[in-house]
Amino acid sequence: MMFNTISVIGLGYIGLPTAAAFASRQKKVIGVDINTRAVETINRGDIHIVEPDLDVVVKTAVEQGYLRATTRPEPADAFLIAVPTPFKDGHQPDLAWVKAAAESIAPVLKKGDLVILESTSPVGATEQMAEWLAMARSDLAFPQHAGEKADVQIAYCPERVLPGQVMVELIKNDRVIGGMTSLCSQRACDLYKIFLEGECVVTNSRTAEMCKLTENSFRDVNIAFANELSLICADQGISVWELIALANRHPRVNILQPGPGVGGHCIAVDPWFIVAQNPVQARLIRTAREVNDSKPHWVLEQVKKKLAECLVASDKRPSELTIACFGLAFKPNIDDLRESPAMEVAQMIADWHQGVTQLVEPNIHELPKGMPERSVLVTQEEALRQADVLVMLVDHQQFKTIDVEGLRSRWLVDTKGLWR
Ligand code: SAJ
Repeated sequence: MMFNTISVIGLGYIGLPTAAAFASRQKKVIGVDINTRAVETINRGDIHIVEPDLDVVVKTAVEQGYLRATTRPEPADAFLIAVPTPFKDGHQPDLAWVKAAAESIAPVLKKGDLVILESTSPVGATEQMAEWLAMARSDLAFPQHAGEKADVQIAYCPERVLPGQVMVELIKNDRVIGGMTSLCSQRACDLYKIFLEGECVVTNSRTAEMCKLTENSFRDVNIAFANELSLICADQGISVWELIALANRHPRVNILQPGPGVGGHCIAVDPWFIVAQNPVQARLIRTAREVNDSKPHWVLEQVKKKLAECLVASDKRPSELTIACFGLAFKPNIDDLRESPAMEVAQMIADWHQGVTQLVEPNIHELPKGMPERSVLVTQEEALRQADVLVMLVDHQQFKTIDVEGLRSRWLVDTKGLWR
């Protein structure tokens, strides 16, 4: 059966690019979001998130009439759910948004429809969603009861795109397709092939759910290894950057880079879903989270030590010294400050330091609300001229041009290895 109309529930960092990708292939797409401002923005042909090239695709899709946003689900042939799955107290996954999304589409579902869950989810979430749908629509047969004879097909197909490269990776990356039955998988493959250049790799829904969590946990564990090495190397008087570069010359070693911690909405969250479901077995995964979450505090201690050295050498009072933090975003070359370890370090420094804390973030124009009074947003040049202690937190492109020779007489804390 053809997909004439496709509905995407949740128009955030994943949902909107996905909706735009279908619309750019001349499919009629109905985007649904509870955020009325986002809906109005999209219907004007604008976007409410920052992602390279997304603006042009959305504008064209809206102007040509292929993409429309609304706050209430309407009938469609396929529904993709891309809503947030945060964790609640005790790092337990919170499926409230998925439940609300499933219940909102249930009234408009019809025989032959396909429902796909894309949100990062704990194992079993797709089966749980299918149950919520079945409870709301006893007149329709669902795969958990009717198998291949179901009226509605259901699959879990995780998104795997890298923020900053979404419009490319959405099309090029292979896609894991976890249907509740073979027919569900087949239908999901047919849907993604509308825009996908990568391969559709078929499995069941539980394996697909675990696959997404595994990918992000793998990265978290690898970064935790690098972050742990950075602590050991600091103690041993070894450059961790040189060490990792040397070790990575081995054909089977590929260590990632240490930093101020791990941020973003995925890698710092998803491993907890595994820990929540398998607390006894997931010892390494939990420890990796703890190692990465503790890194900002270790960086603060390094800054305190450098300030103490600077005080002894300069004969000034703490309130007369300026600390500059280079970078606030959660990773290089983006403007996203949410869940950012750099932001956490900067905030802790500004809360603790009696003098001025300068913040350099070339990708923003004003500081987020709630920053302590003694913190100011300054340019890279101002900070390089005025600050006594310089703290490198994010390896933005702009910072790579800073002349290291000119910093020889300053007090440096370099979490990214740019000032070696
Ligand atoms: N980081 C390091 N050292 C590194 C690499 C990253 O400290 O060597 C830090 C970054 O600075 C950042 C955090 O890790 O704070 C996460 O950044 P990232 O670039 O590793 O990942 P995200 O969160 O932008 O996107 C990840 C990707 N997952 C993997 O690469 C396995 C992406 O493909 C997923 O689609 C995305 O999570 C998601 O939505 O789950």
